[in-house]
Amino acid sequence: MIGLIWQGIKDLGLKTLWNSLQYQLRQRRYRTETAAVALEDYRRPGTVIDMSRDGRTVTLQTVSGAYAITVLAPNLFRVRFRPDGDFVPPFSYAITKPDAVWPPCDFTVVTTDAAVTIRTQRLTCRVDRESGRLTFLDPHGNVISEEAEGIAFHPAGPVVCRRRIQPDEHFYGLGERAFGLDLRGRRYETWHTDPQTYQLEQDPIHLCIPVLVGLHSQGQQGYAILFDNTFRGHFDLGATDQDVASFEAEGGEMRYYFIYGPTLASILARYVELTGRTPLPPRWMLGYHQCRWSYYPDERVRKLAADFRHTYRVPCDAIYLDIHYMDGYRCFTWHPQRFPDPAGLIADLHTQGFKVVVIIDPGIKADHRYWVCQSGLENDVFCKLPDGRLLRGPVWPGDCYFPDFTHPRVRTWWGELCRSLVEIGVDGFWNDMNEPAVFGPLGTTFYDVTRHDLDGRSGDHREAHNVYGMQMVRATVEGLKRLRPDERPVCITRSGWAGVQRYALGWTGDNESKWDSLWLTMPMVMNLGLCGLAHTGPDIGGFNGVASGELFTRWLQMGVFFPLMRAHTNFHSPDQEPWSWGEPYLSINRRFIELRYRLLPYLYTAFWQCHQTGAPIVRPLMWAYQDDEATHTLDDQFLCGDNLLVAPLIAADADRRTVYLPAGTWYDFWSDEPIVGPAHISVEASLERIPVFVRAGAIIPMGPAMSYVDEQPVERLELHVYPAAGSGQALLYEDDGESNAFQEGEYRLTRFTLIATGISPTALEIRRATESHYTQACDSFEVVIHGVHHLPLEIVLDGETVAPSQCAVDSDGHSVRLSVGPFRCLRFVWTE
Ligand code: MIG
Repeated sequence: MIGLIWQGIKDLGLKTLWNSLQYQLRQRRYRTETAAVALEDYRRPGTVIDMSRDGRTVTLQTVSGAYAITVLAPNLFRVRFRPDGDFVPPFSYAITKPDAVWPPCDFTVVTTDAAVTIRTQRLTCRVDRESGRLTFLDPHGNVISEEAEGIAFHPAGPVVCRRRIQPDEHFYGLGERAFGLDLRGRRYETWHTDPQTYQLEQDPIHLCIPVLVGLHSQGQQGYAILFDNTFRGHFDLGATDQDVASFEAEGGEMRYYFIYGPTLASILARYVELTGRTPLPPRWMLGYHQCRWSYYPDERVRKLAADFRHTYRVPCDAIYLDIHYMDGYRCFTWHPQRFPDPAGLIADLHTQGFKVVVIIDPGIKADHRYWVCQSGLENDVFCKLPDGRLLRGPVWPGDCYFPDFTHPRVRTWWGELCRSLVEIGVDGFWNDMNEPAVFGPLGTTFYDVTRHDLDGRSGDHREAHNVYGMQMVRATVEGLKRLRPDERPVCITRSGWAGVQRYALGWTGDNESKWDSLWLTMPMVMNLGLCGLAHTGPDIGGFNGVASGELFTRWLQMGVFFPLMRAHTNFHSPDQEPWSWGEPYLSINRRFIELRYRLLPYLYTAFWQCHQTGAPIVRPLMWAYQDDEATHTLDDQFLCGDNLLVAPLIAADADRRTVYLPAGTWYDFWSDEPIVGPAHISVEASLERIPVFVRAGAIIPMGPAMSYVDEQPVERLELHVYPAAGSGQALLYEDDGESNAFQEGEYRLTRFTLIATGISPTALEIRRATESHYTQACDSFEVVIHGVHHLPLEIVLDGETVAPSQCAVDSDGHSVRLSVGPFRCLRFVWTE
């Protein structure tokens, strides 16, 4: 305790510590008392007494209110219940697609004495007339999800929906959670919180998303519920009552969207149609990124760049500047001694091929001589208390005012502030502390009574808290789009909400340099992906604490396959750079970062697929093997894109682990050995290896092992072919990697079809078809066929015979390669 206080005084100074104490005392006083809510006092909709249909919406009057059930798509219904029955069009920060924009969707409404049944081709909602409870059924009449006691509401504001848990049901989603993949059996809060360091099973943490995914009936049934209510709430997934899953909020409307799959892919496709798609990031975002709290002064940053480019020759695309670059932690300023010439520094980093990302927090120092504070006061942008005084709370700069990002005018003001950094050359923004966090022990945030505009609807912090961070990154990104319309904006966020994926990518906050924290990254990133936030990654090596060389290397190996690959560490921790532990770690780390770069064509294609369809880049195995129950709780391995299965080492001193391979044939990425699943196998993995398997039938496009930004367009692509019996498909997406020209057709999509007689095939054919046009697309290929040991007897390239001697057997003896131009059909024969 004394140590903590001493650390606090050292880090923050006495004054801020004192302010923080006072703030917390006031926070108690200002906490809104939600009236003692006894379960008996809840009311239920009651019997259905009347039904009417208007366009897409069926309205059901009940004894104590009304339902409005809206059919938006064959597998997407919205359910609202209001005691006052007054259904104004719903306002939602999560949803991007207005009702009127959904294509027409046929449905029937059948009313009997027992029920009102609303039916599309894919989904049925049955409302029991006597109880007023809802059941969702598939077209065959099987229950997908049914209400237990159903919806209830309290006159003081709270709303709840209680649903029956199916016997073999698993639950996923809910945003960033410090738990395993399957969330069943526990209660979770939706109220973003800065835990400073999160431990396993700590809840809530930085980024909650009110999306619950359910899977049951041996994987035959899959659905998702988006609880579209931003108030502080809970999801109780069988903790209080083991057969009941409930979601509740302290206020607001009972409104949820029900999406039927049954596949996870169809759920996500619909979900991103509703809440927005992940934009395609600039390609440098996929490179290796280096961060710490903080690299300063400028000479330290220059040395870091030189270490990457010259001393250690490790590829890297981006360097991050944490809070010490600012002048007294004042946002949009530079420390005059530490960074006297930021534009010059950034220009130099740019010439060396680095991008620069800077941190920006929401708190604006309450300093009336500071231009941002002055401008904020003049423009009336800061959050206020009910008596009209400004909200003041201590963060890094000392006492701060906080912009109300739920006001459109304030968002525009903020977006314009970004100009100062954009003009200096900053490439990306890193928005931290936006839960929002105010200094103090766990959970300190704005007072409940703080007023917010809520886009003209006006309300208090209980309703605005969960969207504050999302509206902050929205302000940042909308500003960047105005300032640099031809570039893809980059914003990294710590907090968010349903729909935040359309503005920002996320990182998984303040983890620890520990093995269980390494493991935890997997279920965390997978569950985030199932909530539509696919572009995420952890602080590689762990944020708090001291990483060993082994821990860092293992984490980095896993990070190769994560959407964001960034090393970061705490102010109090030693450096965590690829060379920080000397050899053998440096060489291994370098090789794995190079592997990341070689995989960029494959990863970039996975990002494009994500942008198109909502399919996350990192996926739980059940994504592709939903009817294999062994995958339903599997959270120490994952799929990366369509064709790679990754099983990281998650313990100290381990050089072997068990890996589950689902049905089909898998090639060991390192040895090309084919293995037939389903099987649990034991895999050797010394520090030089991470177990990776390639799905048979795949083609993995790979490029050179070099940083993207400091090189010319890729001159030659390797196409790694993994034969299987039958035919397989693979994609390759290419564009300039930075502009928005792809939206005007400046891209090339290649579809490969692979047809082979089996593993070690006697004959194999690759067809290549391209769509659209990108002038710099790569037209020179090195085709590498894995798992074959001999030169083919015959090669036919677009109808012409090629001498087999043009091929070479690789030195390892289990792959054969051939260089070709832009072929349409390439055929190999090994025996007659
Ligand atoms: O109070 O900016 O999660 O990544 O290095 C801590 C300093 C504030 C928390 C972030 C972390 C960042 C740190 N920040």
